[in-house]
Amino acid sequence: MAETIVPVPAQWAATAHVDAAAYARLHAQSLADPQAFWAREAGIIDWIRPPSVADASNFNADGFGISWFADGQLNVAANCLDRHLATRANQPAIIWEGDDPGDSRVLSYADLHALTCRIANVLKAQGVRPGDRVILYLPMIPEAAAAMLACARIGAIHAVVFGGFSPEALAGRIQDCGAKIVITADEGLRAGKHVPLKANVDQALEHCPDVAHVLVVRRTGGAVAMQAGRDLYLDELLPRVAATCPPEVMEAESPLFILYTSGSTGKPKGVLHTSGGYLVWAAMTHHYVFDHRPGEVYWCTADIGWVTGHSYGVYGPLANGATSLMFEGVPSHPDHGRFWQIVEKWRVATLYSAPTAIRALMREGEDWVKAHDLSSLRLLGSVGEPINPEAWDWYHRFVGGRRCPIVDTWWQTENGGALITPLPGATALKPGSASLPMFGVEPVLVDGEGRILDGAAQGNLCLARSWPGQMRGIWGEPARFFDAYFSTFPGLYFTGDGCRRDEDGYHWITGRVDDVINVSGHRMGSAEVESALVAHPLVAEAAVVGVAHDLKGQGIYAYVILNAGEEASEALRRELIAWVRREIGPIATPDAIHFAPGLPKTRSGKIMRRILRKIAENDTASLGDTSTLADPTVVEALIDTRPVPA
Ligand code: 6R9
Repeated sequence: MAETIVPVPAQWAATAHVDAAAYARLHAQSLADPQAFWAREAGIIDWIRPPSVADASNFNADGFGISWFADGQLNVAANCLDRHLATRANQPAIIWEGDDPGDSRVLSYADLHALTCRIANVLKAQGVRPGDRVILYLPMIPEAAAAMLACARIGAIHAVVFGGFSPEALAGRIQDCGAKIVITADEGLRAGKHVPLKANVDQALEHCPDVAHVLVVRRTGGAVAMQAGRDLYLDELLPRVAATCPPEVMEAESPLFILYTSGSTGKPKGVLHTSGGYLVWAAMTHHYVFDHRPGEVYWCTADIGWVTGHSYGVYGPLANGATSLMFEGVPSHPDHGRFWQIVEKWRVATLYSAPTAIRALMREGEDWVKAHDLSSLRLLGSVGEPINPEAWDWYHRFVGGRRCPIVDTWWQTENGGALITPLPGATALKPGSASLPMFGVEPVLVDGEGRILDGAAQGNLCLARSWPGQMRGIWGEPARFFDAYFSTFPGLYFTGDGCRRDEDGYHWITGRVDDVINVSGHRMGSAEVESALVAHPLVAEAAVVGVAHDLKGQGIYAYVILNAGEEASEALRRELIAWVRREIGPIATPDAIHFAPGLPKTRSGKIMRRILRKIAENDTASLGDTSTLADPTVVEALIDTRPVPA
């Protein structure tokens, strides 16, 4: 089949920050002379003390460590706010569109600066000091961005927990990072439904005796329990503190935030990002990848609970003086035209979303799109999982009117920002390919034995050198950082993704090669879902795999072995699904529960997930070699007990 190639539109090549020749030159320079390249690019942000060094990282066991711009000093919040006040104090920094289409707020840079300073002063008054951890468990409201920036302003480390996570998941994260303060809202609002955020915090805090204070943003005004001495409404405190707060002078390598993400084994990892390198990476990639022009309305649809919301909803765009649109609701409320109504209403120029959302909207038909004036759009983006060519084509044709390039940005929580991505004025697009590396990025493909593959090839995607936005460690577990990412293929950062590189050097991500499941662009560790299932009193053992899912990309398929004497039933199936939702959150909802008589294990007791994936996908003709199983008859028994798809 002939491959589709969408050339760079002439207008883009002529006007973008970077064209094809500049991309080639800059990428080559970034690898050949990184010190000079980064000395220049680091100037995209304001430094209190400019760094004299750039990369001082080492991926090897001997001398291992990641470090960028080490002797630089800065304040991240001052970069996102104060430095814009002279030129764009009255320009919108955040356009907030509420869940209800009648509800919106516009915060100028001056407004956001004042709100941030006030929250920072409240935090200080509560005893928060540089290096302390602050948990944010908030809906998509401007206070969420301001709370992140307030932490950055005073040198505290924020750990945002997605509002869809359960009290149990929240408690685990609070305990892991040792936070003493939580900022939440009374309730969230999604598709008209109230999300009991404060009540969830109350439940979580039963297991977190060290939390001294809960600051509550009044979002819905719903009645919530307030524990005297511990819980305070933020709106009652803000007027009592000053609207200015001097930014703390921070070292480039001071921690900025922790964000928990699923790994292939064990509990979620607290991915740690620091200040200087992260901000340079977020700002630089936002500038080039989105060809950003200050003042343009730029909309990243990701929730701030995910890394995309951090880097491309808050830090990157605000560092660059953008107008960042923040949407509280969901694409289907009040109807399937909501995204397009928002684009029309605010004259959005750049829309950065995810394949799962695009597929869901595509299913509703293009009439919803056609009903709105989308002529303000000039660029589209995609992130979170590989975008299938059908969804790409629909997005390009109906949303982008065939004139808007699509930047399919590949990256991870660990990476801080886009690593493999087209640049709209430089890169001819191949639908489904994240294309070429960003400046300073050196992807390599290796086979199972770690041999580097040249030319067109398929293998494990690794990165051969550090980049400024790389994570610096796993909170509280220093040894796990090296083990998780640098021990599989010595000298390389291993992404956990598989990838094919074609004859043009374009990268095609094939998905995770580990036990991480990508549900709607969000990572779920099979181990996490398994431990939630085995925590149920009737469950003896569980094994969870990802299966192809039309909308979510991957769905969760759970094999469950009940305790001896327990009977499988429809009621129990429902109960287990509800149980996992309660233990982790709705994103972990199993799509199928397979009551299994046993699991395919090797003689050493290792579960053969390859076989479980095949059976889950009903692809039993090609199970491969089953001779190493301790009990090969289990395979037939599993095929016989497959649940009938709902
Ligand atoms: C930013 C983000 C990371 C995993 C990553 C990969 C998948 C993300 C992708 C993509 C293909 C893209 N992924 N973007 N796969 N094309 N454009 O999503 O971070 O939540 O940590 O997920 O998502 O498998 O390893 P995170």
